[in-house]
Amino acid sequence: CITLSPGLVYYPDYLDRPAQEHLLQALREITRIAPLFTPRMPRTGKPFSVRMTNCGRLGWVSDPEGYRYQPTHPETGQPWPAMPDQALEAWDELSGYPHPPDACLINYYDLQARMGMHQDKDEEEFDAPVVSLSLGDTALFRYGGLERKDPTRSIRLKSGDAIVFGGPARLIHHGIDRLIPHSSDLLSHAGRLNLTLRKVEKP
Ligand code: MD3
Ligand code: FE
Repeated sequence: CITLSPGLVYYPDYLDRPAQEHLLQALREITRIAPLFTPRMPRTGKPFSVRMTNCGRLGWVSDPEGYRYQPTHPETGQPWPAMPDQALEAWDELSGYPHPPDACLINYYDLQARMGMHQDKDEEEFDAPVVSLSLGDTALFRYGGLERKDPTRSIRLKSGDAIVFGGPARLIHHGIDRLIPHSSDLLSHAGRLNLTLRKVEKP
């Protein structure tokens, strides 16, 4: 693994191809039970270009009421499906945190989708890191510092890569500039899936 800055650790090719295919199959079953939804910005209701779903006890949602974690899907009203074993294993191996994650947010990007620079601050437990797993087309991932004005760097997150944000990196600004078309043949179509594993509540 490669430490990019204090608390920010990158694991290129963390999942081999069979592991990526196995995780993708688990995600197909999850999206059958908990379909991708289009989150909307608080107040304005402007749709995100990224579509989302979740697995685990809690899921992140956004609508005109605000951002929050909740135990049910915003459209079906059903509980989120369980987290795949592979995701839990990645958390155990990479997080260094002694409790299981509460939430796994699954983001789906098509070639047009972007995620603007933001901080992840909707959790109560900032002592736990966030663990990210990428599948499908490569993304240009940008990260900065604790202040919005801090300088930024960008790296390519490709299918099978893992990245962990803990300690002093837990509250840095970050976003996805765009995908690189035709960069992976894992999915049967263009696009990228990203899983973020989180401990939301204080243990
Ligand atoms: C840095 N997702 O879901 S993953 C998000 O690729 C999010 O879908 C992006 O930002 C994606 O909030 C980036 C890498 C990532 C995830 C969580 C972080 C970076 C992070 C939390 C804190 C700091
Ligand atoms: Fe984020």
